[in-house]
Amino acid sequence: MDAPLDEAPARRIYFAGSIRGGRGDAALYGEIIALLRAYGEVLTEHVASPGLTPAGEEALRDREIHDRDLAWLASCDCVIAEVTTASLGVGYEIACAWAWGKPVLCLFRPARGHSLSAMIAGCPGARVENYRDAADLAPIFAGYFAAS
Ligand code: 6K6
Repeated sequence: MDAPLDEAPARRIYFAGSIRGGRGDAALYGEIIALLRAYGEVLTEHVASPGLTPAGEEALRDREIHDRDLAWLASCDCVIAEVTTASLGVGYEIACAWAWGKPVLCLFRPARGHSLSAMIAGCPGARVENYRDAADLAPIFAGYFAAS
């Protein structure tokens, strides 16, 4: 049966988080994805998988990962990126998303001696929200998605 006409399709959310850049925040990525599910379909839930290690076995070749992830990115409505653990892949995804006109929300945990790259902090297409831990994120997401 067709969906009722007044039912909007679920928002497609691309979550970006470090993989080969380091997996120290993988558990936090899982908490973020759990919160994001209230706002739409998260296309990249695997980014939080504990089985996804920087050196781990991966069934797909790098080119296949790149092309699959960029296809998801091209199809998404918004990007939510956790940028505390520096990652070339996450930076690349943010740059592509901005070039394609996708809204980007970056989540960053400031720490002494650890500043966010100027290329992300200064990117006109990326909104950056500083936070301390997952408990801070519910109001950040509520405000962000209410305005989008
Ligand atoms: C797994 C084990 C070894 O290598 C892998 C790579 N597997 C990936 N699977 C899915 N997405 C990936 C993978 N590698 C990078 N990405 C994408 O880039 C994700 O969407 C992440 O947001 C981002 C992480 O980039 P790096 O540079 O930290 O790996």
